[in-house]
Amino acid sequence: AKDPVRVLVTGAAGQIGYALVPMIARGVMLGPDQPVLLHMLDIPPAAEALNGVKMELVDAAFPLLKGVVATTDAVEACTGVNVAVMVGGFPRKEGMERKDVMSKNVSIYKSQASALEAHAAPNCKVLVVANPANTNALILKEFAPSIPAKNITCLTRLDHNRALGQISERLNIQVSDVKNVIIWGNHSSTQYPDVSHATIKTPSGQKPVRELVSDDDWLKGEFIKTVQQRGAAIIKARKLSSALSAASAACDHIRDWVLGTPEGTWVSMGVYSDGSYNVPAGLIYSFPVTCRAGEWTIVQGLSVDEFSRKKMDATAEELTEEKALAYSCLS
Ligand code: NAX
Repeated sequence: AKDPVRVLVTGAAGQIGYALVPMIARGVMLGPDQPVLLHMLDIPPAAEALNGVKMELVDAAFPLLKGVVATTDAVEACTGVNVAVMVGGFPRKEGMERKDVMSKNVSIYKSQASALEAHAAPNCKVLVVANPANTNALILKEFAPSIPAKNITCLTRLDHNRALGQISERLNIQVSDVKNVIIWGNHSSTQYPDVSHATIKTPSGQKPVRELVSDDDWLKGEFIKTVQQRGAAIIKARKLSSALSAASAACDHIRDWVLGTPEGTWVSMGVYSDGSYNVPAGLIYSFPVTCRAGEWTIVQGLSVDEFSRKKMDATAEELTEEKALAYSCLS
């Protein structure tokens, strides 16, 4: 039998946490033959709710779940973890300035970076979900200098999956027959969902999305907007933000990173930019990546037309501004 993998979920008493921990305990994230030890962190006001989640995990009698740590102590939570999914953060409340929200999250991610750096297992893989996801991940990277930059990522897989979903709905085809969309940039409304290289499986082989969706206005307009604004649409409908799809996407992100992407398929991940596609180095930016043996690689050599270039640059600019704002909160 395999040794259990320790998985940290911060903000585990929250909405996404509640959807995510049972998925992890069922093997959705790391595979049906991989035992797991769950570490759940939240803050003291949520301690009782967190304990309730722990009780439910016990009650669910998941065969793969070999133990649960539920704590409000970041050091205890981070000790020995192999995978860290950072969902906890300070939400934007009505009337709050962007700088105030940033400042709260910068201080959370700075201190959790230190706890991970000092106590996580070597080669721990980190996924930041909490918003502003890209910039929280960047702060985490800056304050955990001994964790390799390639181990720190943020979630744009939900946006990627939303793009697949929109194409499948539009063409009335199976979502599993659509692949290789790209989310470029920030997990925010400036993200660029790009179908330039996306394909669809047909009886006569892979066909470009651009060929099958003949309405270019839709692809360049409503499609992009729908994916960018989907989070807000879910809040409007549910009166709560997306949780099950976010949890599912977090599992997809880690699973593909650890177990690899299928041959000929790429996915979107927010990763530390090396300057590929003329994206400024030193940002956490969403790129198309393939994964193998636990490592992601940015897909190289894709053509970028003028329309795409502008959108990729605009979202990079926003991230550069966010980075400056985050740094101004540090001083
Ligand atoms: P909730 O408010 O339901 O849960 C957040 C939890 O984090 C709460 O239980 C809170 O007590 C806890 N928390 C706060 N500060 C903490 C700290 N310092 N350490 C540990 N835990 C802490 O929000 P939820 O709907 O679960 O969303 C969580 C985060 O995901 C938000 O920042 C949200 O904006 C972000 N999202 C990111 C997405 C993505 O694709 N990257 C999509 C979904 C979601 O909107």
